[in-house]
Amino acid sequence: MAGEYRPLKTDDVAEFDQTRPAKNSRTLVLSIFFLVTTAGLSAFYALPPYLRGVPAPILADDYNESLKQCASSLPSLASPPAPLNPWASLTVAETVAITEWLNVPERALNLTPGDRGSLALSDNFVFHIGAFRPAKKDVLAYLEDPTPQSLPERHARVTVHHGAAAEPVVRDYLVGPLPVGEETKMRELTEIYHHDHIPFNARGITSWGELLPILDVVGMSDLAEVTQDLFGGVALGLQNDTLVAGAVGPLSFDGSFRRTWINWRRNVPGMYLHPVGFFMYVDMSGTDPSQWKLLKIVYNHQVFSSVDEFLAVYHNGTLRRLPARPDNIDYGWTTRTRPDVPPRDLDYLPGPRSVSFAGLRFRVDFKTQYVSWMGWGMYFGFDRDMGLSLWDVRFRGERLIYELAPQEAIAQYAGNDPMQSTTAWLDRYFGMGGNVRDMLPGYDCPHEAVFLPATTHSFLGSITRQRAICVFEHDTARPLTRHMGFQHGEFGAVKGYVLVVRSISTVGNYDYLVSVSLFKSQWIADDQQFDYIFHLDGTIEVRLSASGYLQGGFWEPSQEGYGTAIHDTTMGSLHDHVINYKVDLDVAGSANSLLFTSTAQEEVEQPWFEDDWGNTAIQQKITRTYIENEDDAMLRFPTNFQGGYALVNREEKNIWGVPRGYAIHAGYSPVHNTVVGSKRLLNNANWARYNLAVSKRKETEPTSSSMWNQNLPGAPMVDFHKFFDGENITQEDLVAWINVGTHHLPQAEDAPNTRTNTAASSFFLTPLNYFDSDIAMESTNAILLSPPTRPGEAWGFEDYGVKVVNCVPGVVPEFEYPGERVYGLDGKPAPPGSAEEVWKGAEMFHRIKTEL
Ligand SMILES: *[C@@H]1O[C@H](CO)[C@@H](O)[C@H](O)[C@H]1NC(C)=O
Ligand SMILES: *[C@@H]1O[C@H](CO)[C@@H](O)[C@H](O)[C@H]1NC(C)=O
Ligand SMILES: *[C@@H]1O[C@H](CO)[C@@H](O)[C@H](O)[C@H]1NC(C)=O
Ligand SMILES: *[C@@H]1O[C@H](CO)[C@@H](O)[C@H](O)[C@H]1NC(C)=O
Ligand SMILES: [Cu+2]
Repeated sequence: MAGEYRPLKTDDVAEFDQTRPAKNSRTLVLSIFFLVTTAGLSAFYALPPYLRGVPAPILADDYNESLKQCASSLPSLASPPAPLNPWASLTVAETVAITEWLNVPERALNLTPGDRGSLALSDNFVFHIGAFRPAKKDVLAYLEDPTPQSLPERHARVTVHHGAAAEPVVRDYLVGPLPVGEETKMRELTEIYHHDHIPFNARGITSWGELLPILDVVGMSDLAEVTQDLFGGVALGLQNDTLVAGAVGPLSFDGSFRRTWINWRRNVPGMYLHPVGFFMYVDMSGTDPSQWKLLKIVYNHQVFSSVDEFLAVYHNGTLRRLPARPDNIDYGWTTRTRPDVPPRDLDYLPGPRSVSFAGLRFRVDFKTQYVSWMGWGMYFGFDRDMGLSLWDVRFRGERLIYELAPQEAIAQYAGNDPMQSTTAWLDRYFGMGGNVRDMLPGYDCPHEAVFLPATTHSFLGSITRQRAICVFEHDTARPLTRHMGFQHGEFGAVKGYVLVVRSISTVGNYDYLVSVSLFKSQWIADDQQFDYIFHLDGTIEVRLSASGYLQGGFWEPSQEGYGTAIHDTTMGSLHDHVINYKVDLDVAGSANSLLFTSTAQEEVEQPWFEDDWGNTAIQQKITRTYIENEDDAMLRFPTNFQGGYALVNREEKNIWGVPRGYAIHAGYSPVHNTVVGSKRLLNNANWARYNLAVSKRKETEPTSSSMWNQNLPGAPMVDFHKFFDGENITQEDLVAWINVGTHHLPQAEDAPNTRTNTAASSFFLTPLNYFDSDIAMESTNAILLSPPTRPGEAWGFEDYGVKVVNCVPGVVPEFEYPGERVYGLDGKPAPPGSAEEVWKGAEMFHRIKTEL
């Protein structure tokens, strides 16, 4: 039965259909009523006429052959404010040209192509090439007067691993102007960082050459007999290995070393939930894998300094073993396969589907990646580090946000084992953009969503994902405003339509996603769904939801307090997620101030108080203050959400004389990080201590984190606290750094995957006296009712000519999931062999295959 489709038939609903006025079903209902009870029938006719008129369900046999085909489901063309997107990603051709330019002898970079299988850590090679965003003032000048002459110069940020240097180091360069030509130069990019050099030990993960030596270091072949006995598995570096390793970060404190705890898991689907409780601490500092070594082995709270010591204890019978557990074979529970149970009632029917019968109401310019809808307009940007970003967001012709972009996502764990208690992930390191996956039409976004592509470039080549971003209009199925009243003009409703812009990134276990089989790092197999939801009243909701696998721990009773058993030997480990966004608001211009509003209780006396109630009254009162010093602008939402924060332009007032502003309104689960001061997250994610912070905008502070912050908690390349240096933030161009997050106390229902309904967090940007009244009243998808002139008559109504459209929607294409488009460093489509390399590259840290 599962999967079989058959539309609902009249017979299925006949007994239920009491109010249906039409043909055959009515006869059936009536005859049943006469037979069974006349009381029911009279109750039916006692209902007021408007209740009797409840619309009938639409049934398959009501299908009206003469209905016309609906309008096209393709979007209309948008008119962006400027014909070029100043924040566009580099094209494959541009990255190829830059690669060639970098390779010429004059550059003296001595580069080895990154796609060579033989690439060694002691080689110099290009880790990443991406667009470097132009200065805001240059872009604003261009948007003001978009001519080819006013177009800001285009630059690339190029990250080179100088493994061959006497002192190996990573350097970031600025290369431009583009396209590559006579004028093109390169210089080191340092002004956006708080240190001059990026330590080599903090570098991004690159080649297999880097990960495979670890297998030798940890001596798993010598341990094969023992691991088979203790865990029912082995890791020999073969395709059919039954154990697989994952590593945790940070890998360093300040760049002086590169070390990780490796934890072993069963190599089965959902491996993140199959840790075996076996841990190894490994040193992989420097560029010479022959110097790497195993430092420690931990098993069942016993610590060993070498494989030999572990073997000795094992063989002389003094090893304290973990109790044997029953779930060493079954792994069905960690797959997404539907359990073999009967379907729920009517579940054989496909559920409701969102269809814009009259045609899509948003416009898209594919060339510039610009979208407009109901007064909103915005450009899209996309980068390796954090994926989708929104630029020059305007509402009703006025710029509201210059840049809206995720910055970093942390996940800090707790536990009593060396894996969970040492984990503090920063996803920018893995590349939220590089890890964006094609979305599933009909599952991740409605069928009628418009998908937009994104291209990212790594040391192996470029990947284009055709469905990296989706845009769709969505019926929230609730009115934005409504009221029922009996006076003329009181009764009506405005439909709650929203435009949703979405991208999903899978890093490791959460969809944020990554995977190979010596390492499958436990990065939570986190799927992070980034939503930007635009409303008719000028509100934007920024929402993040997570799904995917937990970074599961090995469950034994002493883990109580650090999580919850979710299977015989698996636990969900306690952790916090905090995700930071940059919101460069320009509220009625770029000169803005930070307004703090709070409410508190007061007791007042008034001359007119009467004796009945005493001579004082207790009530609440608003206090409004401007926060003038940046140092006072690292903020938490007030207790009980009594008040909040807003950016306002003190010099621009609405007609009531109130400064126009936009409030930063807490949405779902507005948390900040619980743990402060842990060495593994000492100074590299200081933004996570707050709900939000507001700083003066600077070109030298483009992002609140860097990809190397992951491995530099003690000496981060970007130290957020350094943004706050006592400046006066009155009527300045301000940036709000706003967090969302979840305190994740895992539970049985996190298996197999965390659910996006509760693992979600958001904030709202909402007009605060920005307008003179609610401008959503402009909507013509609205209704206004007028009371009947005579009792018993129907209400009159005005629907502004926007009628429901009855038509047959276009055919939904068959589901298909095409692969990514992969290009080699030469810009040519990569043959399958190397395409797989790129794919593996994407998943590398999380599941390192031990094929040799
Ligand atoms: C079928 O649809 C056509 C066109 O909308 C309409 O004129 C006609 O009345 C409908 N027929 C029935 C039986 O509902
Ligand atoms: C794994 O493969 C090797 C060589 O291909 C073979 O000798 C071994 O028996 C296999 N192991 C298992 C558990 O199938
Ligand atoms: C077992 O081996 C360990 C490691 O060599 C040693 O410290 C311990 O004394 C041995 N115990 C016995 C009972 O032989
Ligand atoms: C900050 O600047 C504003 C406007 O220039 C000024 O009125 C205010 O006094 C300054 N605040 C401080 C603390 O200096
Ligand atoms: Cu989580």
